[in-house]
Amino acid sequence: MDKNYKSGFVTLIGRPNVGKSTLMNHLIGQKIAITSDKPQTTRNRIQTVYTDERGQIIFLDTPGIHKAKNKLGEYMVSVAEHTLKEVDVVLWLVEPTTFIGAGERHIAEQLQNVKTPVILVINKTDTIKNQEEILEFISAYKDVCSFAEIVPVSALKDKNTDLMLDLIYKYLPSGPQYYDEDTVTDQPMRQIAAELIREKALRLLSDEIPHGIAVTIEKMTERKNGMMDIEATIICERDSHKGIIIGKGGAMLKRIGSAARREIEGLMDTQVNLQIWVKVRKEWRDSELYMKNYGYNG
Ligand code: GDP
Ligand code: K
Ligand code: MG
Repeated sequence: MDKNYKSGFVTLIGRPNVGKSTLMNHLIGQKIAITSDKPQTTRNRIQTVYTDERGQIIFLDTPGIHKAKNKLGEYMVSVAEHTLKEVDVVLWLVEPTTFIGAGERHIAEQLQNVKTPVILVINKTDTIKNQEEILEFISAYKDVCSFAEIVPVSALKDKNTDLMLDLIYKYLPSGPQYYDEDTVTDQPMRQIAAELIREKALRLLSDEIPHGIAVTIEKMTERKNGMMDIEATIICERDSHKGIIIGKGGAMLKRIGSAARREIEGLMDTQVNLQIWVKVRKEWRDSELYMKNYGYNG
């Protein structure tokens, strides 16, 4: 084995909306994790793989660590906390601010219990007018947690992410190439398709619905000419939500469907025939059985 070749597992943690999915997508140059301006967009643990001449970094995009409010919340928290101990490096993404809220303090507490090196990544530095302010953010965070490294970046503008990669490699052990270099994710295409549909729904629907929806893929088959047939279901909590998701004369569902289809076609590099249904399952977020059904069973 080449002793100079490094590889390992890195988890991205941070409160909802700090830019975890954006950072990961930019690093691998392809859209895998979905992003939106609504919190808790990312529900499942997603592996993305970054490979260069130095080695291979396997990123785990965890749901934000927060206090659980229901069964889905509990599941998300347990995935995140378990991951912290398994990985070689923890990347903690934060907003550029000196205000350290209860959410951040909660994360700092969790990090104190693990021996894994923690790199603090201060994101969204493109939004700061006076770059000297970053020093103040750094010292505010140093007061609540001890870090192996601290690096300011902009995930959106791809600023300083090279330095962040250098710092990650510094803490990775020498190891094998786990995945071949073309691999960017081990997520099944079905799950990516479901997440993309959910993303479009989150973007296009009004604020009252999104947290109550899940998407399942019933069918995904390839025709002889390469075209994919996909059948999906959006599950929501209320009859009134179903009406909104479908829209007047099916207009909203059509918008969600065509936006999702275009993106799935881009990813799969083939034509896609996408059909989406909408079903109501009351209180699915509080039902363990339904959660298992919809794939949130770890
Ligand atoms: P996550 O919940 O942590 O995965 O956050 P997302 O990646 O979904 O990002 C949440 C929002 O923040 C989106 O609207 C992003 O476009 C935005 N965002 C992420 N990174 C940056 C950044 O570096 N600069 C700015 N200005 N916005 C960002
Ligand atoms: K988000
Ligand atoms: Mg995310």
